[in-house]
Amino acid sequence: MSKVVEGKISGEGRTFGIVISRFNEFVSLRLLEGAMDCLRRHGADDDDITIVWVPGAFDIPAVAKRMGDAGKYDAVLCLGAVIRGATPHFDYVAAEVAKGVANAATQTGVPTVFGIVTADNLEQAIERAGAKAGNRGWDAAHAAMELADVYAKME
Ligand code: INI
Repeated sequence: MSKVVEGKISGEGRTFGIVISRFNEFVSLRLLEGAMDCLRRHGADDDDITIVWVPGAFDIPAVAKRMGDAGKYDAVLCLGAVIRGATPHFDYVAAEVAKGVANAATQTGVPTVFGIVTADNLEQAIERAGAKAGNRGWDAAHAAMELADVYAKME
């Protein structure tokens, strides 16, 4: 018989850290609303959620690492929006935040999920922050709960 490990989607009794960037705040705030909605609907308690604001997406990984290292959270959610401009700046910020969040996950051993919209323009970003292409914040919360349960079962 094979042994299968898979996570329940539940926030009950779990603690969550959220790192969110202020840059493109119009989009970030909608990602936060989506994440909070998903966590609450799945039984998470607001008292068990800590939200840390940082200036921009580039600054997220270092704070996500600190939150993971603190040992207080069952999962850490990273939320933000990187939108392409006229220069290559977007590529540097987007690449660093993607790599940095993945590194935080592996270095801390705490599920650290990527809820950062990377888009070519504001319209694309809004579509992914609660309009016609869903809400990446909601998706990140869903993944965070699933991974928190997988990690707990693997202990
Ligand atoms: N930060 C973002 O979150 N999104 C962006 O689109 C962005 N762009 O394009 O510049 C951005 N830049 C700021 C960066 O994340 C840092 O806050 C800054 O470099 C200080 O470390």
